[in-house]
Amino acid sequence: MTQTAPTTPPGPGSGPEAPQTRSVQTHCPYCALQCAMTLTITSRPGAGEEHAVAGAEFPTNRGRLCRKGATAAELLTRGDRLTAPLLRGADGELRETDWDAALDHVAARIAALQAEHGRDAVGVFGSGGLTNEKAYALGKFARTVLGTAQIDYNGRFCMSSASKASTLAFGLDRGMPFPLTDLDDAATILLLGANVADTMPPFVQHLQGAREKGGLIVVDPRRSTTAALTEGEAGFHVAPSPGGDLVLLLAVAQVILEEGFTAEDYLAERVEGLAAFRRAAMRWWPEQAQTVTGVGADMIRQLARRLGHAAARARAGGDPVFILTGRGVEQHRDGTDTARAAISLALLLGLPGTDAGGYGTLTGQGNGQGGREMGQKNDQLPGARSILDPADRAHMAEIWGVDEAAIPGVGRPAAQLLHTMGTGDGVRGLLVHGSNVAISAPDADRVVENLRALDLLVVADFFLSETAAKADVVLPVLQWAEEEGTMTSLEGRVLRRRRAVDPPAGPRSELEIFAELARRLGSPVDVPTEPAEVFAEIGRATRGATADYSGLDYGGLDDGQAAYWPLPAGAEEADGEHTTTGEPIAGTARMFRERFAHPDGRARLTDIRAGRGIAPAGRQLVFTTGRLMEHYQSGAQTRRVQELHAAHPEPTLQLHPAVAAQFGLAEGEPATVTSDQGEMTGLVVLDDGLRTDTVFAPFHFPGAGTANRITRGLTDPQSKMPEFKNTPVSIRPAETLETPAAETTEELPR
Ligand SMILES: Nc1nc2c(c(=O)[nH]1)N[C@H]1C(S)=C(S)[C@@H](COP(=O)(O)OP(=O)(O)OC[C@H]3O[C@@H](n4cnc5c(=O)[nH]c(N)nc54)[C@H](O)[C@@H]3O)O[C@H]1N2
Ligand SMILES: Nc1nc2c(c(=O)[nH]1)N[C@H]1C(S)=C(S)[C@@H](COP(=O)(O)OP(=O)(O)OC[C@H]3O[C@@H](n4cnc5c(=O)[nH]c(N)nc54)[C@H](O)[C@@H]3O)O[C@H]1N2
Ligand code: SF4
Ligand SMILES: [Mo]
Repeated sequence: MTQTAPTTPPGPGSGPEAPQTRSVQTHCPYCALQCAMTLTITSRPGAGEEHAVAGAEFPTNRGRLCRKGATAAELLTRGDRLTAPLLRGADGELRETDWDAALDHVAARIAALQAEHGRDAVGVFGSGGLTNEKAYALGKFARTVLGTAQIDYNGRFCMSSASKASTLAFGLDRGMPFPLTDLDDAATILLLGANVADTMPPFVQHLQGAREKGGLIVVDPRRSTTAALTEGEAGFHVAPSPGGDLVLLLAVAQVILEEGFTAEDYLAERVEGLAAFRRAAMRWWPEQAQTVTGVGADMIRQLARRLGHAAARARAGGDPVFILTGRGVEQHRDGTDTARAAISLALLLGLPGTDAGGYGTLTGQGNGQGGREMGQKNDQLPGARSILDPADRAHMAEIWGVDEAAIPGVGRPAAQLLHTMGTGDGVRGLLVHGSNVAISAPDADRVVENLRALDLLVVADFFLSETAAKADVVLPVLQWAEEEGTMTSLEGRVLRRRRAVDPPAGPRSELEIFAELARRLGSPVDVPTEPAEVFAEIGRATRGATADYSGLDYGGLDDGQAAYWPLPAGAEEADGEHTTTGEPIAGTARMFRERFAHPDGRARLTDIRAGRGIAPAGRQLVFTTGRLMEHYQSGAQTRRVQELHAAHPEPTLQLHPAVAAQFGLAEGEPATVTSDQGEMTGLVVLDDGLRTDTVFAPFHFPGAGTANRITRGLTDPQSKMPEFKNTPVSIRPAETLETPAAETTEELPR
């Protein structure tokens, strides 16, 4: 570990009481922007350590951090950190135990369940928050040691529709197939369903160029913080009703086709399927789309012409045009088709794989990109290999030292895994690593009921999350700054996570947990516990695959070179390009320059059929969900940070003042929304930037404020992504905000 540099070395004059300070360069524990930070550790003899973070110079964040990143160090020393394994006793109480007792119990219960009900009786739920090494090891553990097909992860909730759409259209899935800084010079950026000003605040710096040219176009049913960035002359905001995006995009495509804005040469040379997509677009002329989306036909034409003219200038050597999607358009039953329509628009305009611009999806979790290609998807092996492809299976069987026939097939996708567990032929046991499904999965009441019905629930976490609180065994694990590993950011860049502080006594690394369980289960499979060793195995496993990490050097990552996958072994030389902070770029920063990843090198357009949507009946509203700047995901971490909790302590419901008046609701008062699935209560926040048919709730809160008690189990048939952002509800005033006291952070020891 060479990164720990003492900045105030003990020297003459520094007595035994002088504080020691050292700092480590690392990356934020939260989102996919992976902002660079300096973690400074000050130790005072007898007084323990203090930790502070500051933003560091890096292409994605340029020295800035958001409020979550800036307060991340607080979690390293919280009093309610789990430090010993917990085991549920016969009286139903969770009690501290030692590691041997906990692991013996888990192994014995797994063995018994699999002996009685078969290998698939035990499932695994992973996370895009895990390092590449942990995600890889989790997938390997599930497929070899447990021999279960039942593994999926929270990335299914996150970007799976865009991932599927990219794979279908381009032949592979890398969220942004270009460096983020390429956005800086854009003439026009069409941002669909992404609220980066709250979800990745330092990202806004990369929108500045387009704003100065009047070219930021934000599509969101709310005037989100990001939509507000279009005000003045900076661009414009388009506000369809939730779920209207597919029709909107097809109508925009029709105008582009009809008015001759398409990139004819590019389409002829690089794209298949134009005739089929033309059929899709021709079904939706702007006047028709207006009735479904609530966006005026004039606005649709204006949007199409803006894109068409800007793209024509970009193709002639002018500033580029980008189309980007976020969860707002992806978390729908037609999310894959919607992302596909966004990609299709980019292809019509001749953007992907050229200097004229491109399409990207903004991956969300810290390792949302790496997590999806390390083999924790129900249908994938490492390197984004297919679990059904004989050659891919044979390659992994050799790496893992197992018989190819022993590698299981496709398991249930995340929502189905959770909605069937503990019932019928669902899994009887579940191991959870890095997700708080009791809050973040759709139809949360059913998920909680099923968690309770399991014969064995094992949760690895550093805090007693709402999911961990329901476990039979809780395993305390290491946090970001206590462990080594790698993360792959939203732009496909592979980064080092550095061990900066010593963990408290008690928690263990997840790699060790997998190895210990494998040993107890009598598995002959080698389960390495050193991240560098796992990374080397990832190289061998992904060699020749789509997401090829084989040329990446663990020690060299982040030390003066920016590495993007794919980087096949033998191609390590930097290609002469540099990042904005001057690092030479190795691997493939800009993809599809010569060819797309389909065997014939061409991208694919296709026919896409849009439904007419389900207009809310009578006094119903459309319920959509998303994020607040201060809270991260299920809130398990950020609700424990004092400053963040204070900034937004309670669940809220945002709605238009006219809607509040109609339903007798008042600002700051509690209201309850009800869907076919359940109820949620939050405090009313009036916002005239919302459509009058829409109510918005953040999903970060427990108890009665859990937004996912409302969402349904419906999923996209192609990606199996749940529909988090389009549920018909009714609304009424409530008596109180009944958040069960035991589940709020205020009640937790500090
Ligand atoms: N503060 C914070 N930052 C985060 C996270 C967090 O939890 N908190 N999570 C990280 C992760 S994992 C992710 S995936 C990203 C997500 O980042 P985003 O995609 O930016 O997040 P969301 O808030 O879920 O959704 C974005 C916007 O979609 C809008 N929207 C809702 N329904 C629709 C619709 O039908 N159509 C359209 N066009 N828009 C719609 C919402 O109003 C919202 O403003 O953020 C990452 N960063
Ligand atoms: N209604 C609605 N629901 C949504 C969404 C939405 O927009 N609307 N968004 C969806 C999206 S995009 C996402 S990504 C999911 C995210 O939702 P979750 O999967 O619940 O994600 P987190 O809250 O980040 O949960 C991570 C948990 O793992 C722990 N943890 C963090 N790092 C590690 C680690 O390295 N190892 C282990 N063992 N534990 C760790 C944290 O303490 C926390 O308890 O929510 C989805 N749910
Ligand atoms: S934007 Fe994301 S990576 Fe950057 S500081 Fe905030 S949470 Fe961390
Ligand atoms: Mo996500």
